[in-house]
Amino acid sequence: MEINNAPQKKRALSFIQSSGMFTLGNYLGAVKNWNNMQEEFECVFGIADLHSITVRQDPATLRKQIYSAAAMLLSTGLDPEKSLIFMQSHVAAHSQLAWILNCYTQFGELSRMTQFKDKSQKHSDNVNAGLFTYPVLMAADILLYKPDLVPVGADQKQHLEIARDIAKRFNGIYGDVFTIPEPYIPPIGAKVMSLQEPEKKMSKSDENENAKILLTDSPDAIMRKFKRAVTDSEARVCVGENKPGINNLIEIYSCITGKTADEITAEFEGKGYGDFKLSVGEAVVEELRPVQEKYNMYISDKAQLEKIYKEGAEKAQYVARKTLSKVMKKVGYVL
Ligand code: ATP
Ligand code: LTN
Repeated sequence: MEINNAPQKKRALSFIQSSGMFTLGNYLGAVKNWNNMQEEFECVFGIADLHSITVRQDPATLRKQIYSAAAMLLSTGLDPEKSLIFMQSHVAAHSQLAWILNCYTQFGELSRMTQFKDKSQKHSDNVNAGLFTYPVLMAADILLYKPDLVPVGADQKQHLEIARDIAKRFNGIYGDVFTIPEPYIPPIGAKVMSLQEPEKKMSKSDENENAKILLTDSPDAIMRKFKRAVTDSEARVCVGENKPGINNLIEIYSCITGKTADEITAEFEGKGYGDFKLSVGEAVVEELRPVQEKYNMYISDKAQLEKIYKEGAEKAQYVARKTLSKVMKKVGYVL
């Protein structure tokens, strides 16, 4: 595949779930880096809408979230001229390859996945087979496009590892079909924690609205949430062992301004947490302002959005079908 006729570049691939409006964590930890990667790599970015129904979704809400995920990816800078951008459910090969790979994945190895254990506890009334085989679909997402690199956060490392294991197992039986992808840690990035329980990561599915900054939050809402952010009683802006709330705010501020933790401590010497929270809030508001302007434009022009994701799907189908056909031939299907 030559997505943009640049076969000399390494290929990178990542997906994001459409399980809710993106948070500041998704932005600083993932999507902002994807934007920066577009020059250096040939990139494939997907909206993992098939994965989203492993937990129950309301159809109207899900539809809205998928649109909004597409609009947000474009607003944060992903460029359909440079990268392949599409929705997973538009490319049937993902489900088809996932079925085949299911038959090359062991029950035991899926049972060890910590996300499965966590989510089946959290949704104990709906421990469905999709939740169990989720990593196999993710392996299909990856292996269809033969990426060299997959940027994922720490929580997805185990899933990437199983994708590599499945690929190696398949290649071991049938020869070199799949590229074995490497994890990619972007040079700049942040792990953003919950503003209310800073030991936990900020998560878009968190039910506590004050715990997360949504990329569509108004400036007032952003400032209010930062003012309410949980901190400690020490009142000195510096990184410390028992200061998860302040560490988190320093990380956010550092990621946006490019300042180091020491520079931030110097900047706020003699000032209280209140001043620091205001500055972090203002930096986030300014960072998100252009993103929100573009988002409002895309989300109110569904025709343009549809044109972009349909073109993306066509290109993705072409690439994915080629890999799927090769797999099917190897397994012994009649094409
Ligand atoms: P959910 O609440 O549905 O589990 P999530 O907000 O945890 O979603 P994902 O869709 O699982 O996010 O992740 C998308 C990308 O964003 C991944 O690359 C993940 O590592 C990254 N990411 C998610 N949350 C954070 C965070 N708090 N800090 C940094 N990166 C994050
Ligand atoms: N499981 C991932 C989303 C995801 C993904 C992928 C990431 C689905 N398919 C392929 C990288 C490559 C998550 O929840 N963040």
